[in-house]
Amino acid sequence: MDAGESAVTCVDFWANGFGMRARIALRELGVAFEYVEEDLRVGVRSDLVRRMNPVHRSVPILIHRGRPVCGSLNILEYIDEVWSAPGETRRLLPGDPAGRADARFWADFVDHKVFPTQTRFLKSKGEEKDVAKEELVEQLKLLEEVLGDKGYFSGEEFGFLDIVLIPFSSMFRGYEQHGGFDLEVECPNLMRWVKRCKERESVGAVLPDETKMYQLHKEWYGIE
Ligand SMILES: N[C@@H](CCC(=O)N[C@@H](CS)C(=O)NCC(=O)O)C(=O)O
Repeated sequence: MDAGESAVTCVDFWANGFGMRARIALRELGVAFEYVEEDLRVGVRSDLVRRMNPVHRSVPILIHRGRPVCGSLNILEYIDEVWSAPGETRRLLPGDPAGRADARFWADFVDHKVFPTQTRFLKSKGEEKDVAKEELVEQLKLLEEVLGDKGYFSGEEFGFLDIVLIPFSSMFRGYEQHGGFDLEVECPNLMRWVKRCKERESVGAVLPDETKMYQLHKEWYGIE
């Protein structure tokens, strides 16, 4: 690993939605970085991860000038603070405090509501799965309401909350296959937003193939 003064490294696993956030943000702001793959299918974490994130031993980890930054939302804030040019309007977080508070609120909703519901939906069977499916669709509809008729979550500029949520879209085809529903019907506007985001170089380069994503989750969660 290049640990030079200005070196930037992102340690991650290709299918890790949390880590996709960091990689999209770095590309959005044009930050060159070295990518180090941590294969999460292997049960033991590498020396690098254990050294750089001894508390959680999770990825993504952003290493900048030899120092680790851990936790994907924390990493996004760090990237925004370090690489958004001073006085630039191009920031990941909205420019006003209320906008920033909103973006952080909904990011927390994604991590503490949507993510656990997705896990429950994919892992469970029978009635529990049906309940989780309903909750997941409701949560996506709520996010669709937050998006409204805007191009992106904070307006016409792709930013923080878009980056937080868009990795989940790589499982949307998987949700449909797993739950037997059509997200174009349930959340048409959100699906248009997905398409818009995927047209961006940063997102297109980072989001993995949806079939591979679902296949991996099927193996992970023992889905037949
Ligand atoms: N809140 C953390 C969550 C990161 C996380 O849970 N990463 C998982 C993969 S989804 C991980 O690295 N787990 C370590 C392991 O599986 O050993 C973040 O936002 O970065």
